[in-house]
Amino acid sequence: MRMALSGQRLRRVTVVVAALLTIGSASAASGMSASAASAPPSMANRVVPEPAVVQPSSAQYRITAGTTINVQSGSAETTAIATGLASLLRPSTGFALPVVNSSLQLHRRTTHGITLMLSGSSNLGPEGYQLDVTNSAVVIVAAQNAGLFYGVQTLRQLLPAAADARTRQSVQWIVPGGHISDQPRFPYRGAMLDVSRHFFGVPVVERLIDEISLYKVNTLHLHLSDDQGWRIAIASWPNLTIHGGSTEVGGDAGGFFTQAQYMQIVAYAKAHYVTIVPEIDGPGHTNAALSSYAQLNCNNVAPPLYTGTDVGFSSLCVSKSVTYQFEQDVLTELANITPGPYLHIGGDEAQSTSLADYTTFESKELPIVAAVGKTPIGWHDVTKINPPTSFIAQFWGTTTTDTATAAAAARGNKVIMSPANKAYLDMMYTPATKLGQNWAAYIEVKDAYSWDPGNYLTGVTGSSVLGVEGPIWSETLLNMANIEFMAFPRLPALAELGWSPESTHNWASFQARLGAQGPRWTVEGVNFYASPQIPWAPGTKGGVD
Ligand code: NGO
Repeated sequence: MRMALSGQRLRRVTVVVAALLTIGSASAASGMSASAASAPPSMANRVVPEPAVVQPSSAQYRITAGTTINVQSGSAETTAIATGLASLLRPSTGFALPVVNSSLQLHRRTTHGITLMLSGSSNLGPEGYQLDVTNSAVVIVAAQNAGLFYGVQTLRQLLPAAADARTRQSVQWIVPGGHISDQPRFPYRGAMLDVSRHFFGVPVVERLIDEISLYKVNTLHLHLSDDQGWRIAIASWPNLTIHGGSTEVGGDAGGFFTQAQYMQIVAYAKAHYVTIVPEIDGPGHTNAALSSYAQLNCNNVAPPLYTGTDVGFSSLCVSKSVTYQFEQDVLTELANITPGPYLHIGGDEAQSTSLADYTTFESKELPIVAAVGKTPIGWHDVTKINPPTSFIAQFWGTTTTDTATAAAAARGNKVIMSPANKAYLDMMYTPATKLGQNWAAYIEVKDAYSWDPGNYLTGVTGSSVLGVEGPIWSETLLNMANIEFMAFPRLPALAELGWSPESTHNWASFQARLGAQGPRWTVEGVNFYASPQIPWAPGTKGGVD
């Protein structure tokens, strides 16, 4: 691994030196002394997550009033990606940036303007892309549209941060030249939002999707039910939201998504190449459901709604058949409005359920998920019942050994890595952080970055690891500003662990590239934690705790 790292560094240094030499001669040729020219922007040290291969050149592409965004004729999805880029850049540049659905010859399209092209080549993988920037053109090539979308996210980060402004800026819109070839290390790169402890509506979720997709995060897990609130309307059990969604932690009015609103989120996510993973937790973390329907309780008495933050006190009644009718109805309705492949069934902290009952419950629950045509994900607690290998375990422990999860991986189960002391975005950064909790750890940016999801948990390595997820639990988080403060900049750190090859992992490089995101978040109004560990680029204004 060390050898690969130094090889990679050596190659980059060589490329940079070559680029500098070329710049020197170009400046001399234009009559400008090399020392008078200010350092041109480089493709290196700008992009998070770090692309697999970056080869800067001395070229520069300048977006001007004459720039067009070209797509292959016939692909509506590619046109939508190009239109998204044009809509983003029009307000700040003031340029028309027409999207040209072009049937021009290949060489015409690729030598002028910005071109998005699907190629037949599959060696880029389903999410990979290549980006080439010359003096006359930017060309993004991918096998699939997801790859074109990710190439566009890289292009956005190569542009000045002012590109994301909503008003016209007087800036030279220069894209530094070179070649990038990129594809992800892991297929699952996720964030989770807990909408149960505090409810957040559609605009918050959509803004979060905007923010995470810039870092090539492709999954948003929504924690839709817990003791404090049930947040998705279920037509066959309406009291779940009417009663169970009516409050939240602290006692304020809660809220819930109608199925139409949920489908709106799913569609918005899809347009950003993000898959929604809905979670219905059980048999514990179910007080909101138990409070809504007395028959789900073994004693037929509905408990009051709960607005505190304790865990582990509630359990569905495992011995009643109505419990499984309930699960069947809920998961069927949810599967019908969820095009993604996964349903998350929770399964954590069932401290009020005996092991025998827990085993019974999960053994009946998992086939329901399969019957509605979905792949089950659950917290790693479920591995203690020896689930079938189709089950995906989400590890949230604070140790680097977990016997049951390792045994599941040995049997063939896949694992999503969310170790609470590295990946929990509700943990405080330092003892001085006002928001968040500290039961698992204080997690500064370096802690969030400095671990290898593919080689962290004993016995859970390589192809057992599906990916990484950063959960945003919301016991202490009241609004978008709070969510952003905890997620940024740690979520981009986790996104890099999920996307970039392990050989590129380098704290110093990450510090510089993360520092370059500061002006962008400032322009976008993202309320982020300006960690003292990071050399923030000029133009950065940190957020508030
Ligand atoms: C735990 C618990 C959640 C809390 C979270 C807070 C899991 C999987 N169950 O993580 O209910 O909200 O910690 O950090």
